[in-house]
Amino acid sequence: MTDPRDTLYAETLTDPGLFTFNQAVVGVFPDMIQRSVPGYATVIAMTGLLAARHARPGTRIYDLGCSLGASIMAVARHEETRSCDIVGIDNSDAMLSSCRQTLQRELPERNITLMAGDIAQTTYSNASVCILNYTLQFVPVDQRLALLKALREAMEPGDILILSEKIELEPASMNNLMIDLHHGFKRAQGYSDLEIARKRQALENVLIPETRSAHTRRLHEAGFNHCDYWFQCYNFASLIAIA
Ligand code: GEK
Repeated sequence: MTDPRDTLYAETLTDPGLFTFNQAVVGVFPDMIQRSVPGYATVIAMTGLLAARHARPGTRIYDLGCSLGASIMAVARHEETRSCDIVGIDNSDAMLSSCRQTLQRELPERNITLMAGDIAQTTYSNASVCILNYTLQFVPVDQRLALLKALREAMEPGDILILSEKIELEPASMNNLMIDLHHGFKRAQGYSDLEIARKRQALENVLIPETRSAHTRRLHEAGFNHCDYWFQCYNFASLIAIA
């Protein structure tokens, strides 16, 4: 069965307003994220492998901003994660109820906890793997450090955080080139120039990208010992940070 196609920004009659994770977005989300985030499928699959390598028995694997459960499913597929509690958190009720149905259908034997809430206000404990795939970018910038500190405090030395984000490149000329390349990617995925422009407008001040160095600096400040980029495709990158 093919996923319903994202045409949310093809409609020109209404003002798109600010982007929110509502029911309309949930309905087209798998198609939207595949056609909008270069490297998405690779990052999700590798998230599963990284989690399998670092999962400690009896601990929690947190997926923050779990949306429809793509990372959870990539993690749960690996035998090494079987004795861990997988905890998915999202503040969109529409996302979570669809995620719950998918997990009941796809992984009926796995006991996975889904929590509704703001990841910046959640208490974390006993974590060996924390996943932030394309979610930190939606958290207000002034709350990001406290969130990363809370995660680090829930982890033991050697545990990992996976952080995937849209990033801002330096200098501005390189950033503009990457944005252009990203728009070319979206065009090649079938989005029109109008859809690309309207989506960009809707995400303005909602998705706040930061530079590569801002991310690594903050991860060190939060108490992570080492971090490095393991993947980048245009202006979308993924880091691994070791507690
Ligand atoms: C994937 N990780 O498929 N608290 C909880 N959830 C939040 C918050 C917050 N403060 N802010 C945003 N979200 C997924 C994709 S999507 C990325 C993640 C994207 C949630 C929001 O409801 C949405 O489900 C998710 O974070 C971001 O790999 O759409 O670009």
